[in-house]
Amino acid sequence: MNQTTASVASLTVHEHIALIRLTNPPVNALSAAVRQGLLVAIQQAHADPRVHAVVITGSGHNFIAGADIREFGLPPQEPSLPDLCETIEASPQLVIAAIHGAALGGGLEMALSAHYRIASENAKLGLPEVTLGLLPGAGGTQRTPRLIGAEAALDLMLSGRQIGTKEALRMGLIDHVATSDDIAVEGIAYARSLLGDGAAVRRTSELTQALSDRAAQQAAINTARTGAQKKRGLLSPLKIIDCVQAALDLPFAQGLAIERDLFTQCLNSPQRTGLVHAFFAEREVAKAPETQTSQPRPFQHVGVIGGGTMGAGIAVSLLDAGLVVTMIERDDAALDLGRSRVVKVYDGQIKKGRMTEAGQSAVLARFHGSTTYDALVDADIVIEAVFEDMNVKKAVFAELDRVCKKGAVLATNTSYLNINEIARSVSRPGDVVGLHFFSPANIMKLLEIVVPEHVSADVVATGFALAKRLKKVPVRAGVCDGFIGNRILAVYRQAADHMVEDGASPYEIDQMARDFGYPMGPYEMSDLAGGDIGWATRKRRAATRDPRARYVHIADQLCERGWFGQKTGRGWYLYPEGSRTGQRDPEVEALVAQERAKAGVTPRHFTPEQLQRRYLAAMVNEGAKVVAEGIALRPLDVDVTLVHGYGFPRHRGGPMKYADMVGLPHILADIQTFAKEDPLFWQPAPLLIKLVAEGQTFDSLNKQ
Ligand code: 3H9
Repeated sequence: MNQTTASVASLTVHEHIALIRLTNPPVNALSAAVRQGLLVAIQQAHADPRVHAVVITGSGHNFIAGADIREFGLPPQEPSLPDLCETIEASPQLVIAAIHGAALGGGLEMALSAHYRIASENAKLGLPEVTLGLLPGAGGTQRTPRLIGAEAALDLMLSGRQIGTKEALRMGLIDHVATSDDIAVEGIAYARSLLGDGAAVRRTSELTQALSDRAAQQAAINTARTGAQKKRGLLSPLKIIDCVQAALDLPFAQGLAIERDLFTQCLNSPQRTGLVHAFFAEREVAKAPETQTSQPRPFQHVGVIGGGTMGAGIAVSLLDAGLVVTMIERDDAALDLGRSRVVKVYDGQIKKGRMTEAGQSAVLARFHGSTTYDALVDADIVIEAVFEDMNVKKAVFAELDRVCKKGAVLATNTSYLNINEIARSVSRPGDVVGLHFFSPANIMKLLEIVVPEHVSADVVATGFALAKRLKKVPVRAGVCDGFIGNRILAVYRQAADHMVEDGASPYEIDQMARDFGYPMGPYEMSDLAGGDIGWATRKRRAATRDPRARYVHIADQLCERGWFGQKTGRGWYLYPEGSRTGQRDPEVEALVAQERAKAGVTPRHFTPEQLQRRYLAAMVNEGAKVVAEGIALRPLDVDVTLVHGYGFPRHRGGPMKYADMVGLPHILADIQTFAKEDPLFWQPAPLLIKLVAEGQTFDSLNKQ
């Protein structure tokens, strides 16, 4: 065996077969150094007369996770990935990609430019560029349809989903499945068998079969276009479809040129900036200080107090993660109801064909219910999800203090209440933490991990470990009224209410939010969640509200009429006969007009842009206060919270990233203008003033 080793791309020759192994931990991203190393290795293999076939593989846990996302926006360096893929495909020697772990984005594109592909059973293949605001830009939009047809290619590129080996084989994305875990050995053996069979070089760019039924391909493209147009202004899905159209209509080289042009457009778009920010921010939030200094406590059995919507959702989330769950309710009737809420979720999955009845039974075998706290004596973590009332919570915690074993983590799912006070009420405040789930808890990704003053670091680390197990996005939050998310929501919702009283209709505000990229506006959201929830909070806060602060009574007026939203058939909107889509309600409009008159307001017109600027400025300003007070560790923690818990459009990165992109001086200037009308509400955050004075961005604080 001959060996020449470069640090990122090693080349070894095994009797006529060259093995190139890429090493760029943690995921073998195709950085400039890797591309250069790979090019050199390929050229060496080409120049070596003994070599008849080349196997490319990755070291560590993955083949290649794609282009190096950290290089986007930096000056390009040679060789480019598309050129490298062309070199691989043009090779006169057989090239085989031997895939294990992730082959994503540019990694899969490189594999598609090889002539044959073998994958181990654990492989994950996909073209997730769309999740970063991009399109596969190394020939992927041209080679994938030529290999597997337009419909399957569009599905992969528009969903960004990862597929397993079996599905990849069925689709024709790979040719062979490895039977052992040693992918290099498997790749070499496969290359040898191909050579033995006299297999020819097979260039994906030259394949025609998969696109031969033009009408079917065109139909798939048309369907995809109709779907993508509904996607709230996202750029890259439409560009992906344009590329596939080019793959169908044009020779490969022309298609590649179009792909290059459209890739560059996506790369330079603010959507790409926002989505790449979100990608790194989502990973950064999981590295809270306590996770670096402490080991999580082990957990397998989790107690859930309360079987309401929230408790049941939390139970499902825990069950889905393979944990043992004990739900506590006050009596048998309430427990039956809690259990039926859990069962209903799985019944729904059976109906959709996502679960079998046997599967459901297996999951429910891990679910227990009890009307006595003593059933929690073995629980490793207990999550309380009872009524939002300090005395009720304290009573629950007194019981937990009594029965739970030493070292059990005692968590509260409170959305607003002072967790320091709850912790002080038990004999073991170091074990008390906030785990704030979002409804529906088995679906929503955000988990605020609220850190009270006396909590042990390993309890916080356990919260993060639990989030990981539940596949949630954890954000560390300090204790204050509403923590990160609800505190900011309260402020931008007030800004919206002010605008309604000043002349905007709630329907215009919802429309503005949807146009910005939210799935729904604040009033639709309130109708979905139930207006009574916010009402209870406002009543609780009434005693401590600054008497000088502007207060809009419209929402309270709706609640006093029992108009809580979808569950009561009307709220801000009308929901005739259980409909989930609201209609504007002339009675609400009349009530709004009445309240304006009572407040002595002469209604004025707001353009959608004016509505948006006030809405976002309120959000950003409060976000800056939350960061300055240490409630959020960094601006990126605010971004992740609002994206994953409040529907802020991910392609805008989050409110703080959005503010950076708009320019902080503009945001501050807006706030100062609005402050002329209401200086109490629009007090600019000192942090915002400071950053503007220093010519800095919020992002500068993410990097400290
Ligand atoms: C592309 O390919 C464009 C081309 O079409 C065209 C070019 C012309 N680059 O997620 P993890 C880091 S676009 C740089 O925690 P896991 C990540 O930040 C790319 N860094 O691990 C983290 O760093 P840190 C298309 C990357 O095991 C560490 O690796 N590809 C990249 O849970 C571990 O990541 C994608 O979109 C990257 N490409 O999941 C795939 N990928 O430790 C993106 C990861 O400092 N990646 N990092 O926090 C993933 O989906 C997951 O990382 C993966 C592993 C499934 C691979």
